[in-house]
Parts: sequence; structure tokens; C-alpha cells
Amino acid sequence: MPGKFFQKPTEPNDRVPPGQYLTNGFPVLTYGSTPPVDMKEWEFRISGTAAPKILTWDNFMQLPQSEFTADFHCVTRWSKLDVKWTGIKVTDFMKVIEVDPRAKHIMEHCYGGYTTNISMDDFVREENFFAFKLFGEPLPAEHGGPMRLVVPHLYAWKSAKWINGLEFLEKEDLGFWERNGYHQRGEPFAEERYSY
Ligand SMILES: Nc1nc2c(c(=O)[nH]1)N[C@H]1C(S)=C(S)[C@@H](COP(=O)(O)O)O[C@H]1N2
Ligand SMILES: [Mo]
Repeated sequence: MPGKFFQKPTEPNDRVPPGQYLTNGFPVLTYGSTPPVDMKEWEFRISGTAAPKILTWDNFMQLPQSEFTADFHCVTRWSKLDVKWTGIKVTDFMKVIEVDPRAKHIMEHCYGGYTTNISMDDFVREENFFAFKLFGEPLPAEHGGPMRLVVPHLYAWKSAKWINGLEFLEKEDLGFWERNGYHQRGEPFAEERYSY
């Protein structure tokens, strides 16, 4: 047990995963720089083990929109509670694409080249969404605007900013951080930080 005189991270509770501390700000965490995204050319590509499809921004905006309040946990140990977003539920999005039942995993693709992998089970959940507003304002570019994925139940590196495609896969492949030592799943309450 750590001595009570040492500074410790915020006491873990049902909202704060072990080893995390709370922040009131909203830090920006990007590997590299914010990529330019031209709204006129924005598109979202479905590939791999699914019927290939390209959605335009207008196609996306025609899907039902919802408000979300979600906690956000970065593996570098900061957590922010009650982030307010506007977006489109993954479950609503899934109704307009045709995924082959053999698909068990996904690679998320982004403007700028970032990738991250997620299983179908972790992706297709009511609480996951594509966000285009943050606290009522258009999603700022540095936080992933015009559109990012948010997967609240996994560390935030799975929440791809500037997302522009999903590649459905039969077998798990590793994304950028996962190839560089991060855990393939990244569940914060289990502290799935690293793969070693
Ligand atoms: N395209 C892209 N998405 C990304 C990242 C990135 O570098 N590029 N960083 C990830 C990490 S490590 C975190 S913690 C969150 C940070 O989101 P924020 O900058 O909005 O706080 O975005 C994730 N999504
Ligand atoms: Mo992160």
C-alpha cells in the first residue's frame, strides 16, 4: 500500500479508472500535427469485409443525431468527466452500411494517416458515436474536427480524430499505437495500457 504522504492520482472510483487523475481542461493529444481537411472534399470510406461505400458529409448528416455525455480517458493518465458531444450513434450508422458477418475487427482510418484497431464487439455499442460538435460548438480541428469517433469505454487513442474510413477485417490487425506497444484493446478499468 502506498504511504499516505505521497501524492497519488485521484482515488479510483466507479468513474475514474485506476492510475488516472482528473483534469478540468481538455488537453489536445495528437501524434504529429493537425491534418488539413477540406470540407468540400470530405468523404468517409467503407472497405474490407463489407460492401464498399463512400459517404459524403451530407450523407452522414442525414443520419439521426443525438446528444452524448461521456467520460474521456487518455492512457497518459488524464481523464475528463462529462464531456458533451453531438454526433451520430455507431448503431445508427451501421444501419446504412452492409458488413459481411465474417468481419470481426475494424481498422479506423483518418486524415493524416493515423490508424487504430477495434473489435466489432467494442465498436458496435449504443454508447459509441461519431462526433461533430463539442460543448455545442463545431468540433475544433485540434480535437478531430470536422468528425471524430468517440469510444468512451476504451482509452481515448481508440477515438480516432479526423476519421475518414473504416476497414472491416476478419482478423485483428494493429493500428499505429498498437504496433508501438499499446494494448490491442485498451480498457481503462483493467488498465490495458501496454502490450508488454
Ligand atoms: N487521428 C488521430 N486521432 C487520435 C490521435 C491522433 O494522434 N491522431 N490521438 C489519440 C489520443 S492518444 C487521444 S488521448 C485522443 C485525444 O483527443 P483530444 O486531442 O481531443 O483530447 O485522440 C486520439 N485520436
Ligand atoms: Mo492518449
